Amino acid sequence: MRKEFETEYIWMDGKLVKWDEAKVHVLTHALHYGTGVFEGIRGYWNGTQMYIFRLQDHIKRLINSAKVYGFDPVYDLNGWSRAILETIKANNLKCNVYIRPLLIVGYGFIGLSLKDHEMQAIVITLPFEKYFEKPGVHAMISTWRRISEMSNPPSAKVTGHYTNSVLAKMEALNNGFDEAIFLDINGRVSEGSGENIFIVKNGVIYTPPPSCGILEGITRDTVIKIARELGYRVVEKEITRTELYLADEAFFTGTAAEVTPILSVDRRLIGNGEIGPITKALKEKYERIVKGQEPKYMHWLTPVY
Ligand code: PY5
Repeated sequence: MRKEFETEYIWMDGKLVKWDEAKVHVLTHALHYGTGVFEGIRGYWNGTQMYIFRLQDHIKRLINSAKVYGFDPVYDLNGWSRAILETIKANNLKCNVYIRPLLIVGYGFIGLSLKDHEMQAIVITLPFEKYFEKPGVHAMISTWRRISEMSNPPSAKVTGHYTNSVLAKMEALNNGFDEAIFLDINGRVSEGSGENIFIVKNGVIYTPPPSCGILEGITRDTVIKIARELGYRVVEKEITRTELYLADEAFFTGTAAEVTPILSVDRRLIGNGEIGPITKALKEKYERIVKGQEPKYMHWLTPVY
């Protein structure tokens, strides 16, 4: 039976293939060793047009992630962008979508070496609405630490890095929470399993710097820019667990999560346990921008049709 998220085509290695034919061999290097890089991008449908949010920035990050691991990105910025537009159009998607470009080390002999392995370039597009079912989430500090620059470069969006995220996410869900928050190897607040984190204290917005093991989120960058535009002070600094507990507001940012309020951490309410005013203002602004309702930010949007 077809699942409701299935679309007609997936783009693989330069051509559109039928959903059911989008397959790889079991000796694909990436299946064994987590050697792939990917992106998560959103397209927003406003009733007449679809806008892809910060497409070029996502593709640049994909190519940079590949560079860190020495993978051939196969296509350049334009090539990947064209593939994405082509896939959405082929599927005739007229709804909010999630776009997943995936670049993997493909079929080859069993060892670790990347030599003699072809790269495979894939684009999946899916109808997509909310990542979290609820308007605000309850989080726990994970007992797992966020990967560090000393072992896996956290700012490269690599498939294998997500084993770390899966451990934390499942620990949180199994303990009755919605999401996990990682501390970095030095015990500072890092990020969620698939989101960046911000706190608000006395009207100032804080978020951990790249040195705390974060993926440098495009939504994080967006929120920093719009917060400054709205006149708030935004400071990148190390955040302790105590500072997080005692924050007035806290929220996650991510392509999938968008701007999601954190209502409690380890069963301690953040503020009064409701969405705070600054989080609300940023969330509303973000939602207007991605839908193309803010003329000033149209340069972040790529129209599909
Ligand atoms: N940190 C991690 C570990 C992430 O996986 C993501 C994105 C972010 C931060 C936020 O980055 P950005 O704002 O650029 O999206 N996570 C993926 C996403 O599409 C989903 C992973 C399941 O939001």
